[in-house]
Amino acid sequence: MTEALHVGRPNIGNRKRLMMRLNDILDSRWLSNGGVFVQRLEETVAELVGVRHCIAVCNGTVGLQVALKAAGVTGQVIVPAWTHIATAHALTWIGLEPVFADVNEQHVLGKRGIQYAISSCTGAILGVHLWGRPCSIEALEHKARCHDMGFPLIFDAAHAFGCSHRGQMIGGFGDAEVFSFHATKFVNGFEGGAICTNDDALAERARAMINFGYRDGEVRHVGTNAKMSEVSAAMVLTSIESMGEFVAVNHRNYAEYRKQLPGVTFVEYDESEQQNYQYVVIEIPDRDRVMEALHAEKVMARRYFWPGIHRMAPYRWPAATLPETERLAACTLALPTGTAIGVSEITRVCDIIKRVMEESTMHSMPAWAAS
Ligand code: T4K
Repeated sequence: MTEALHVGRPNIGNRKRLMMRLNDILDSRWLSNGGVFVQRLEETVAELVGVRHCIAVCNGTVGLQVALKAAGVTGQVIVPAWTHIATAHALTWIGLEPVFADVNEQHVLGKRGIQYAISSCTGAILGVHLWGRPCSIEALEHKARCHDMGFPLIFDAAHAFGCSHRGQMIGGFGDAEVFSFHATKFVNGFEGGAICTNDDALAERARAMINFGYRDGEVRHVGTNAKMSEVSAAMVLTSIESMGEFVAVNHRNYAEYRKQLPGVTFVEYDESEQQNYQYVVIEIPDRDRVMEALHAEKVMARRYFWPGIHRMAPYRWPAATLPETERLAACTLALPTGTAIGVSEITRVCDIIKRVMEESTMHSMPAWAAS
């Protein structure tokens, strides 16, 4: 029987080492609340990313909320409409108002998108490094610094762990950046996330906020429970140890897809930077027909992030103002990759895509030419 192929199949690191760590956790009877594995993970991530502070959290969504609160963000926040719904929900859930900006052809927030969205009511920008590719960081920094009194700049770096921009690791830009270590992410902790920052005061507030507002044994802030468990930290640490292998497989898969689908437009990665290649994303005409054909043969490709947040029930927004988001929502398709996918599976996926593309070409030809 043909096995189903999924986008987001988790990478599993060294199972033996993970099991040893789980045993250590059980033996120690210290399961959460800043145990040794969470501490070790925070040190490891801070060093890897090159930041002063890493605060491990229970997931990326809550991590964004804590980072925004710790940065003192209020009012309206500019955010791309082309991202996972978590980015917008993180804002709304804590009483902030998302203002949707269009993305550029690179699927990320750039100067133009900001220019249209910015106003005297802007309280912050929440950029998203979609697919692991950085937004126009310098343009966003410039806007955040130069606008009236300036406002916070936070990055949703859920996709960008292990990626760099101009030689500097993602995680150290803006006021804070937030990673996701969800099961579907390149490095995972079942669930999990991390807030990274070089701002000592923001870090101190965030650290208190994730633990009910406690600081030095006293409640100093309104807080929540956003702590990462020891089990998640053990899994992230184990994943990090296999990062090199995961990147190599992702890169091989990405190159193989490109080789087998030469006429197709891929979301590209800058080879001169560090990349995790965790998403293989194409822009393809007749996307829904391609996806249906793939699903019919158990290849569960995903049309992330259709139809764009501006078209989702809680966030209706005039589509006319976001033409690039509209274009991408109509043609983007994420294909299965990661360590669960090998070259033979990629050939299976590509053969289906090529077949549908050929059929589409035949349909668009005059009858005399097709026969
Ligand atoms: N910002 C951005 C830009 C994000 O993309 C995300 C999350 C966030 C913020 C929030 O971070 P977290 O709070 O999640 O840490 C999945 C993930 O649940 C979500 O984390 C991720 N982005 C998003 C891109 O993908 P769905 O709605 O696609 O989940 P689901 O259940 O349909 O699973 C996705 C695929 O993964 C399926 O093909 C099945 C496969 N899968 C999934 C799990 C959990 C497995 O094979 N095994 C598994 O254990 O959102």
